[in-house]
Amino acid sequence: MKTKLFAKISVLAFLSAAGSAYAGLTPDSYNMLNGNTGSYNYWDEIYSGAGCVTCDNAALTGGRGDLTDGIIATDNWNITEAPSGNGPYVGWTLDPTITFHWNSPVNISSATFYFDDADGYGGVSAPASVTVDGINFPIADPIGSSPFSFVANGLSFTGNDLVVTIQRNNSWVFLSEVEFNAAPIPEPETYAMLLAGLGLLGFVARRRQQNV
Ligand SMILES: [Ca+2]
Ligand SMILES: [Ca+2]
Ligand SMILES: [Ca+2]
Repeated sequence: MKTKLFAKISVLAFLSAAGSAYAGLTPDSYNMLNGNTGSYNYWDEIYSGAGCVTCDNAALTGGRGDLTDGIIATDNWNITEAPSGNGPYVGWTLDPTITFHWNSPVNISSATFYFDDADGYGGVSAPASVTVDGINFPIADPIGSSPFSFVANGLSFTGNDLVVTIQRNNSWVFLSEVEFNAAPIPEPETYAMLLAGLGLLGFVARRRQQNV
């Protein structure tokens, strides 16, 4: 009976240690210049931090908005932005630099960007490239004009602030969401729990051998 109890405890300790190693993919905040006005307003109008959310190219700091709200645009800019004038995209007539911030350090292996394509309609095209943590990723213009996702793979970023710059291919670039594959650096107590779990497994194994 005791052996079974120890086995259960050790498995629970092991699972809880492993479970805490992956969490928190969404940044705690991002800093950037607000989008621009064209036919409609391509601002980050729901941004929660400091800065003017209804001003072209205003410095936005310490908050989150359109880029991390989980809403991914499924139509071209002219369709999805038209009804309200304030839609899911942020659109720029400059090459935006966005600094994503996490309160605790993270390990990031990939980032996914959701862009509009539009094949040049209204001066909106897929961007030429995106630079993530100093690595430049060229982006091929997808066949057709539908919004698309681009995955920047092979990142080995560790830290709190990840810098992204998007290089335009046309007058405008439109972005509706950015996602990260990220794992926080395990904290000391995570290692302690892992070691405790392994120790209990070893203890149980020895007890079983003795019982046999
Ligand atoms: Ca979004
Ligand atoms: Ca918007
Ligand atoms: Ca295209």
